[in-house]
Amino acid sequence: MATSGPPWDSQRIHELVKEEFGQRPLVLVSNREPYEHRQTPQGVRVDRPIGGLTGALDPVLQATGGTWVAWGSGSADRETADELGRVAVPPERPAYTLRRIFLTPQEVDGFYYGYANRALWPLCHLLIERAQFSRGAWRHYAAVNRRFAEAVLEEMQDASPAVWFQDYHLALCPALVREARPQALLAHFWHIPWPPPDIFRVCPQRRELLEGLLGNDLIGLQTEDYVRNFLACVEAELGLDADVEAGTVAIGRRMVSVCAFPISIDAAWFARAAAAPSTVRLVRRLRQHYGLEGVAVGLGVDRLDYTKGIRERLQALDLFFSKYPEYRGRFTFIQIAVPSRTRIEAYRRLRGEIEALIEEINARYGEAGWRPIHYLAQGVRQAVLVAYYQLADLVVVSSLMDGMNLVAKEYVTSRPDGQGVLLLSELAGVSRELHGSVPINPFDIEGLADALARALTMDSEERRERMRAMRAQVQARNIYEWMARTLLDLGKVARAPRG
Ligand code: GDG
Repeated sequence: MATSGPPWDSQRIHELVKEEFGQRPLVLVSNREPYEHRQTPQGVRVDRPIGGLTGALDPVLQATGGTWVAWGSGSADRETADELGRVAVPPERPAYTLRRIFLTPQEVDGFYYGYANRALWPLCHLLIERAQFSRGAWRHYAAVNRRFAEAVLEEMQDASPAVWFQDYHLALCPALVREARPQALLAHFWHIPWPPPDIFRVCPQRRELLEGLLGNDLIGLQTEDYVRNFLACVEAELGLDADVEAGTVAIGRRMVSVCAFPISIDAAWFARAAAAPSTVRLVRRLRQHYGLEGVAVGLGVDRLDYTKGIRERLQALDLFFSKYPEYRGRFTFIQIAVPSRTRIEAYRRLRGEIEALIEEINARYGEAGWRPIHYLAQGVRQAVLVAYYQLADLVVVSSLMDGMNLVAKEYVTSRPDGQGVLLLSELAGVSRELHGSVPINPFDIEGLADALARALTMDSEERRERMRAMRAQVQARNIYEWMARTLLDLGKVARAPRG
């Protein structure tokens, strides 16, 4: 089976899994769970956490069935699962099993906030001055990885499933599973950038992390650049020979493949939502609500994270309204910023700075009946997000560094009318794919301000042409195609003679 042909969808994935893996079930492993049960005054509620990873993978597992192993983070997660932490999801139409792992507050502090998000997250985004490596946090990270590995081994039972780990929270898991089950079929997708060796060297636990990941048969990264970085780190730190051309590392008789699999979105869902009459009505209501008749609209949608360049974007807006005063009263920017990792001081500080900056800009330029920036400090439902995308004449993705960035792909897919301009940071992985965007560098504030002006004056034919190219790219290389690439490669491993 090849990745060409009509656009990939859940049905084709279903067939691929049957063809490639036969009776072999799929086990997905991630820190974040796709469904969280929460205690509320009205009773138990099910939430789907907002964020790139779970939203992208839930439709995939719904298509294939199997098991998803994840941290049970919700306040009602225990009581809604069986004694082993298992619950069938989605609740309204069960398609697969969610196996929850329950962590103590100390474990969450050390593993999640401490090591994953205070050390690995900034390290991989090249922000080493923000990285904090504490041995205590590392010990929790290692212990929780062991807990995950034990749960995976339990879920594997006597079958030989294909196990697919997600992201930087679980770097040690693959080697632990490999140790117990040498013949296991293991893949890992790393959603964030991989740093070059000079940066990676800062990390005291760098060898353990690499050895953990090399327990996999297949390691997926977002771009070719990150693949090269990863292989260079393996050579520099472990002295192993990497074949950069082939993207392989030999460990004794075992071969590990390292490939670029740029992640994507459920493009058909966004296209359908964009065309729904309810979305058209919602766009009209939003325009009225914000008083946007005759006003051009810019939009930013982010998890409130220091890597997303929200502050730089606001500084550029400030400069834009001063350098191009003709847009005062004629252009409004809406920033949706979903609070994230709020137990980390840097995130709380960032929120304060962003809110202060928005207030300043609004006070400096605002006029009766017009506010330069509207700010939503909370998430909206995905169907509502599509309406915001449609409302937007331009979207700014100004990440200082970003593994991929799904907002860019969601925006172009939500504009079937071919209108809208995407201003896209050259430092986001997605910029390697979306060539119709207007490239920006978030470190060049004036350049970003000028790009805003350029986007607002771009003629509609050029806008349409750029959007057409980007939409075609995302439709063809959608989330199912991303999954197909990984599974096809893993299928090859499964068929190859094993050392
Ligand atoms: C990592 C990598 C990589 C945001 N606000 C709302 C909302 N969102 C959704 C967007 C989008 C997702 O959150 C954010 O996507 P990113 O790609 O920016 O993801 P990160 O959370 O940084 O995650 C990133 C990603 O993994 C996948 O591999 O692209 O580079 O850092 O889907 O739509 N969704 C809803 N309401 C909101 O207000 N419903």
